[in-house]
Amino acid sequence: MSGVRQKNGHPSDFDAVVVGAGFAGLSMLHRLRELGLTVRVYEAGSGVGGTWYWNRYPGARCDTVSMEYSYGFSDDLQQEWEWTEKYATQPELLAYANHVADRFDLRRDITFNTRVDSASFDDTAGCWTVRTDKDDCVAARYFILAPGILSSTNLPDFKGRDAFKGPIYHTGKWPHDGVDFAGTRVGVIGTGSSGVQVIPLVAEEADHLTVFQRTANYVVPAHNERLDAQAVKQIKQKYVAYREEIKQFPFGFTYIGTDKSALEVSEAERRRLYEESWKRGGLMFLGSFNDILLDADANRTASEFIREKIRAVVKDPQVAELLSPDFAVGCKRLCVGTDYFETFNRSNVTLVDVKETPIERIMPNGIVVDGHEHELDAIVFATGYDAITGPIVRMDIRGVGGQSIRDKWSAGPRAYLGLMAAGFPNMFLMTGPGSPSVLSNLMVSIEQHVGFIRDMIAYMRDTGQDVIDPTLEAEDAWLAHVDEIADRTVYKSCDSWYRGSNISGKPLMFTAYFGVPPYAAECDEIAAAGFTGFNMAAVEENLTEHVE
Ligand code: NA7
Repeated sequence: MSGVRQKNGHPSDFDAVVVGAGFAGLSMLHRLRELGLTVRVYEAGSGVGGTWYWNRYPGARCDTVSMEYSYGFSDDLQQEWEWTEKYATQPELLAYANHVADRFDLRRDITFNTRVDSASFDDTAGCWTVRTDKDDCVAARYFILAPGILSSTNLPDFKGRDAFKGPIYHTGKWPHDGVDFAGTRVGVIGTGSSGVQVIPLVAEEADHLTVFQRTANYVVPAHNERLDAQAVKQIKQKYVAYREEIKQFPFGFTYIGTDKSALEVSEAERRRLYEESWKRGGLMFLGSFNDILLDADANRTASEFIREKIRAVVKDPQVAELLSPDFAVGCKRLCVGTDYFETFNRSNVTLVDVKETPIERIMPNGIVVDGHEHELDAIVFATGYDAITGPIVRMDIRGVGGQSIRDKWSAGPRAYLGLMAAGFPNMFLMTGPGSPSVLSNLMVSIEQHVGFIRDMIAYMRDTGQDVIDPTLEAEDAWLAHVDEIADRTVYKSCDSWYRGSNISGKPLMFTAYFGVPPYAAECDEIAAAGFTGFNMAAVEENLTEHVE
């Protein structure tokens, strides 16, 4: 039975349509079902798992620890599932997604191999019409976007690309049967998180690996290990409380650090603390001091520490210099790796700088840089994504009065709380622009968003409302708030996909809210006050007054 009022004589096919069956879509489906809603999920892949369905390249694993990068909504689930490593591999994460789908009988509401192409809001009926590439056309009161923030692959259109004779792979669209690189010459373009993970493993397998690097990156050691059964047991004994604790850390995962400035301690003490963090490894290196992400001078001490580590590991000083980043650490996504810098000491690995001299063209047998052709049998594009907004704007989404989301976001994405865009009623963005999304443990953010949306829908049902839309004033104020917080950090000091600068023509805008706890507190306050900043109406009422 449907949990949402239908407009008389114009019933929706579903209460909600969800785009994407990754971790966000799966949990949204489950939690809306609990409210009694009918839900249809459309998923482009042939299975669940989102990011972990597509990213099957060698070395793919999560950079948030597995005991924390998992759902907390069911204690039975978190008690029964056994992670094997500190950082879960892609196959294990995919197995987990499949387990969740089976355990909660989610597949019957998911249509696979189907991409949503367009959606439009019917102002009169107060519902969405959603169309897919398989010619489905369904109406739903709520339209929920969970297509993944890193799912729209960026495949730079190098001259001659299509004439390359060998295979070209993108890390985000890896063949399901795997790839055998033995006996071949491989080129990897890109040294972000994906490149950092794939490079050491390809180097071990291929005859020769050539890495084409545009921007050197900071990589901290993962120190991955098998999980200790005793430590797991201890967490499981208090898992519910543990989940609450991690939400209090700035990024929504355990963040061991000091509450001191990097500039207030002696040089010896600073080094001691950095060495400790380095031994622990992982993203929490940035928590070594409380101002690494906030103060350029403090940041320089951390950046220089990592550069020293690079120089100590990499034997050829020229290669070490090329591998040494020159921007503020943390400004781009910090990479967590295993044997990354060590890989460049191998005799079968060549590093090519494509910053000073960009890739000129791709030939049938290789890549040309600075007039020299590097001969290759296969190319791996580890070139990233049109992040956060890419998967949304590639759909033709039209809100009140036929306004398209592409037009609305032509100067940069706008959304109140990163959750809803004014003029697009009943459309929810999971981990959208202006929410903590990429600056957080995504599982924590997903569950927070799912909870908020679920509460909002329940509130609407209880109060007889059919349509909800944020006000433009609330949206404007939120954008200014996100920007003002970003201004206090180092995040705007470099080019990064956080700001959209990796995609040519994309408007530059820092699109993440820094701070999981204050964000959640703000959402709680808004919900407790009856969802301030939003207009709600029964379908008979007119919402168009809120549109520009
Ligand atoms: P990233 O972090 O966007 O990395 C992409 C890499 O590809 C990066 O080194 C880019 O250099 C490089 N790139 C992109 N376009 C080009 C061209 N045209 N020429 C040369 N090099 C290029 O994507 P990832 O997949 O590694 O990681 C995405 C996120 O997934 C990651 O942060 C985790 O959260 C999980 P650039 O730095 O732009 O100069």
